[in-house]
Amino acid sequence: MNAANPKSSVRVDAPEWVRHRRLQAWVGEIAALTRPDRIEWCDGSQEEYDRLCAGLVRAGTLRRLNPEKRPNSYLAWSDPDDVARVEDRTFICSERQEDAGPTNNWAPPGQMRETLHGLFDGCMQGRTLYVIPFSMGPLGSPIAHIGVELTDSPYVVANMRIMTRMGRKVYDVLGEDGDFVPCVHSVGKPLQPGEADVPWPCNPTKYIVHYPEAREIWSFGSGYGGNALLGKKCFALRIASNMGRDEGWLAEHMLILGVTSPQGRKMHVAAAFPSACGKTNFAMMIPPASLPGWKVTTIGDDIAWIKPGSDGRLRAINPEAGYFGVAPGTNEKTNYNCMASLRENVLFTNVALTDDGDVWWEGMGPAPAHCLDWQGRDWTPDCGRKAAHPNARFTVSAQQNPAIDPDWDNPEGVTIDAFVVGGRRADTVPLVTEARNWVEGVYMAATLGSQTTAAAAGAQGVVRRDPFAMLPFCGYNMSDYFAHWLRLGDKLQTAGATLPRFFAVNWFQTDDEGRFLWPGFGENMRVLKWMLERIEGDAGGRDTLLGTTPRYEDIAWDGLDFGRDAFDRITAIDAQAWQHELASHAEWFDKLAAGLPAALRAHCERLTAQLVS
Ligand code: TSX
Ligand code: MN
Repeated sequence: MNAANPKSSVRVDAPEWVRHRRLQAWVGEIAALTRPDRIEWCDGSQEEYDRLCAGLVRAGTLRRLNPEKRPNSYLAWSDPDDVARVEDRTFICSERQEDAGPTNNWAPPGQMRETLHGLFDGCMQGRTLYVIPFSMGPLGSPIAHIGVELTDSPYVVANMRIMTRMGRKVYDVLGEDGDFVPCVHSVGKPLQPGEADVPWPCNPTKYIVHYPEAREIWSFGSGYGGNALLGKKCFALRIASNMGRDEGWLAEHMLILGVTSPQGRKMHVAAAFPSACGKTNFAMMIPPASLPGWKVTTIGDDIAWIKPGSDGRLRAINPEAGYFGVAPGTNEKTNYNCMASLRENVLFTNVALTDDGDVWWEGMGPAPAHCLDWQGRDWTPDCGRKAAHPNARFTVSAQQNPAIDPDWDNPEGVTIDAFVVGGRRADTVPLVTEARNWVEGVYMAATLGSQTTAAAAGAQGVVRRDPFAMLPFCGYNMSDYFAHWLRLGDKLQTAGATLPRFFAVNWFQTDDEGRFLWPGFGENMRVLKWMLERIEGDAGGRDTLLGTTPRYEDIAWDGLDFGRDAFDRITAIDAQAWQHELASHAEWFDKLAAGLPAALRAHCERLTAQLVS
């Protein structure tokens, strides 16, 4: 018994289909440190998933939803203090502080390893250590990479099976000595002999730690989302951005969608939007019936890994296999395809439970007369509280999306024709602007900003810079990251390759009464259509300070009552507003300070000079 002798080690006993000695040795090391009661080598089978979910139901972590309303689906309610990513507890522990840069928390790696060693010592006592082999990207794809997460949370295992390609087949790719990113995760709540567990074990002390040079991830104290599903933000963005810088590719916080014209021409768009801009909605958008024959298909809704192909064109994969999306605000009007994806086989976290055993959240539809809120308390529409946590989530396989792209699982990826960046701006930023060149595009992305809404904490209406929507996710110095983008563009251009175009969009301008000026949602298809026609070389536009903007006659208005005056308003550039905006860009660049590429500063100065002349 481990409990009787805390220093005795659990047997590693890998199954015969695990032939990777270094992996086995590492599991042994982590088990010796964390001292779990047992080790389970996950195979990724349906039987394993069902068994884990049944165990989670017995433990009170999951509730099975009414199989008639929501077949094969479960609801988890987390600890009220474990409901979101913890950015102030997230660290990039590079050898040198300047390599983490001014936008990341940093601690010396040696010191952090000591701290974590103390926290992980015996932290899995009374629990099972699960070994989760996973591929980020189609198995065996030249753009994909493998990770192995060790966790004491069966809830994490269930989520990882949906969010990644997980299980035995990964060991076949890994072979006897393939490379993998080691990811260690614990909820940080060891159980003493006889101690009863709680439905959502976690620890008030939390650490989400990345060692970029060693390509290692250690996460302690949280069981929620990006803190615990280490393939997502930790690996696919923070560690992969380091791999991409060193190896000449891009790991981006971007959705990927396909647009097909009625003539069957197809382009692929990778788009970066900060949080609360409707990224998943855009990735699954349904074009209006008044533009017959146009089609939007989803490759990914959150992350893109992009590598130059042999022809020098950029090819992208979605490293994930599922959607871990925000539930509140999702309904049949804002995202029909998402609601269709959620009909069965879903893990819900922190939404409300209706009296008939289904789920509900704010913005889903009419409120039930009564339900249990995300903390299990009685809820009625007049009680003054939210039924679902604002960061409540669904976890669902991408294969359930009716608009999934036929190439979403293609190991070769899809060719990217356009990058789109967009924030939530009530004014100043026009509906759509095409950059005239790569540097201008990188500038648009580097200065991307979004205004805080009621959902976010802090003052309302303040513009927060979120370059490439990567502020919390870039695993190294932000200035070096901009330099990497510029360098890659240079290299491909010099080789004579066709580079993707860059577009900046803003769906969120409001009038003086705060009403949205642009209808958004499916009507954004009109903007995508213009982009595709620009790329094909048969759409016009006018040159502005910021780039190329469509004229009224360059957009298809069939079936939409949107007049010339309104269009002029949302595509206008207000000189005074832009004077402030460019000054704010300069301030932002001052904050990034050392290492900022001169080309970006120069572009800011060029725009400022043009504005006053
Ligand atoms: O997701 C959004 N998109 C992109 C969709 C493809 N949202 C939701 C953002 C919150 C996550 C939007 N909200 C969009 C948008 O384009 N635009 C808006 C603003 C808006 C809100 C409501 C209406 C129009 C615009 N109209 C009515 O409510 C009737
Ligand atoms: Mn995201």
